[in-house]
Amino acid sequence: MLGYGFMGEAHANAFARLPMFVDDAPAVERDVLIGRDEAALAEAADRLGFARTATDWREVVDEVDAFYNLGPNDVHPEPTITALEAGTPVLCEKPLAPTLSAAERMATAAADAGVPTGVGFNYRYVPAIQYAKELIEAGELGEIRQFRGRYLQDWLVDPDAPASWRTDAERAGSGALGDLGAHTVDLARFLVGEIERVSGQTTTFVDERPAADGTGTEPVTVDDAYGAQVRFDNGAAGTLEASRVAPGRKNDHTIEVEGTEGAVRFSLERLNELEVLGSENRGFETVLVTETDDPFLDHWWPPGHVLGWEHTFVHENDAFLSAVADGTSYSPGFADGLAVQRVLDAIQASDERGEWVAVGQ
Ligand code: 4PW
Repeated sequence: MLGYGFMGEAHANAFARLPMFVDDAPAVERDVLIGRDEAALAEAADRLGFARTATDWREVVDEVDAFYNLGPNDVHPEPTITALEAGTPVLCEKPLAPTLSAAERMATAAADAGVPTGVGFNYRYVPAIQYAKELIEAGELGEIRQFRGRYLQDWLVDPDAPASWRTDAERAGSGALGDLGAHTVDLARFLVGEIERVSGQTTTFVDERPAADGTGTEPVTVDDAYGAQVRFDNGAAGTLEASRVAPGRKNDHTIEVEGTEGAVRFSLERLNELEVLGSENRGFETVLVTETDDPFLDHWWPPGHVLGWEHTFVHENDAFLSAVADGTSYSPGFADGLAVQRVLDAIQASDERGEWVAVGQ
């Protein structure tokens, strides 16, 4: 596993929970943790339960049954492609890459390797999202007409919040668009289908921020927020939005889907609930998705004993590592990551050109 920050902890927690809660979970040996700072790496390996450490990914990506790339976006392509060329399955965090061309190279390497690949779109594994998907596929909403997805956070509202790789276009590719919008685009594809064209805008409100090491300032070269209108292949219309400068919004990923016969609404801040339009069309009913027959809930607690954000990673890792163990394909894989990246790229192009842009195939 390359990286031991926020996402490293989320995945390591999932590895530890798998044998405790998922009956037929694949056995996971936490072998080698990769990073550059030896002291911090040793501390993290000990805390996260890894047997050994490596400061050079080149030395180990061909020695393991699966490689997790949880580094900054600019560290996604090279180690991932090298691992795939060695025949090692890879799970890479989102967005797949900082640029469309890098994402294309990664997807090509994945197709050539023919091994399971995964992209960290963990919100597909929220039970309420799975339940919404079941309703849509069963035709309960009729023909899907509209999708609305927004993802709001507030950690960059303060102009003195420090710069980081996440505010640097060379390293991240984009800001709120790739960091948050990638998840929303993935759910749009998952629930409604492929996006055909977009009209988008990106905005940067704070142009420079204090450098993280306390020496002066650094320019902000990514967007603080984006918005887009989209048209799906199947004729549905949608709007997408994300911001990292939305005061009071900590992690509000809200999804609404409307069809000819019904509608559903979801917010990550209430992730055990799905709002479903009642059959009498007299308002939404809040459905608690906490019964043992709801998706994934049989692994956990008695009905009503709610799940949290970290459980999505357990479900995601169960599915991905089962595919690795069984040699089957996995979705969302790199083809999905590339499809999302094409939409992100089209939104950036639309902002630059001031016009609707077709999403490349
Ligand atoms: O899901 C979110 C992300 O993709 C997380 O809440 C944090 O914000 C980490 O990266 C983004």
